[in-house]
Amino acid sequence: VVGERGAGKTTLITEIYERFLRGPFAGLLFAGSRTLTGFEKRCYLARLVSGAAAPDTERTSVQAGLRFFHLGLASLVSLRRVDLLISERAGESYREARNAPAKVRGFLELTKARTIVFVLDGARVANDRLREETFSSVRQLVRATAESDVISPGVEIQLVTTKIDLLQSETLAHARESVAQFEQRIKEAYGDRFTKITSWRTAARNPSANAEPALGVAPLLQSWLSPPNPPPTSIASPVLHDEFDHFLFRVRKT
Ligand SMILES: Nc1nc2c(ncn2[C@@H]2O[C@H](COP(=O)(O)OP(=O)(O)O)[C@@H](O)[C@H]2O)c(=O)[nH]1
Ligand SMILES: [Mg+2]
Repeated sequence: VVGERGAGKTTLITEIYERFLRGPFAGLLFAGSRTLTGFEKRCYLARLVSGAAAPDTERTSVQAGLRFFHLGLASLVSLRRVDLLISERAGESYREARNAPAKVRGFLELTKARTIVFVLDGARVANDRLREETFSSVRQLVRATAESDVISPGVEIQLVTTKIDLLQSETLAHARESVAQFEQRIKEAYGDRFTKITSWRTAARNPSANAEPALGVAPLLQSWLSPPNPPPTSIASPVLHDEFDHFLFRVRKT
């Protein structure tokens, strides 16, 4: 999940986890997570116990580097389990890559991803003075990704506009229209480079009362579980030669 600071990346990821605390979500069952502590830490400010007046999300620090969130999920229908790894890095970290496609190589999560989510901050898009700058920042990142030879054409590129609760007013029709134009231009410009480019709208955390929680998040999560170029379901173990390797295997089995 790639985007500027404050765009709503952490909120999007942690709201998914919050949904599973309440039961099945998006036709999926929660089957475990190896990053429970990370989720809980990030959710804290959104909860009542934090004592804050409104839900908030902790700042992602640059020092923390690359982090992964893990979700084990099972389909309610088939019970087939899928493990999802969602990466997060402070927004600032990707800045230097915007004008230097060679730097994309250094971002392991981009080179390994099945789906790359570019987040557009709906709050900034709603603001006439910040809108173009917001588009341009995402456009540069998409271009750097497209020009980098380490990104596979099979990866799904997603443009996700967050905080759409802030874009719903009638006076903002022009802002919604420019989002649609932006999405269209990216699809036209990079349709040859990537097999699949999709666009989404979410309001992961709509602070207004009686709003639908995690608006637009369920279909997005489902799309992450069925990327156009899915990973192999089993990976053959390497041929073991020496006694040390065999020893490791025997220890694992017991
Ligand atoms: N109105 C509204 N605010 C949101 C939404 N999602 C996130 N925010 C707020 O946007 C701010 C930045 O979010 P955060 O997830 O920390 O952004 P990140 O820096 O990209 O990880 C926080 O104060 C969130 O409460 C949303 O759907 N609607
Ligand atoms: Mg964050």
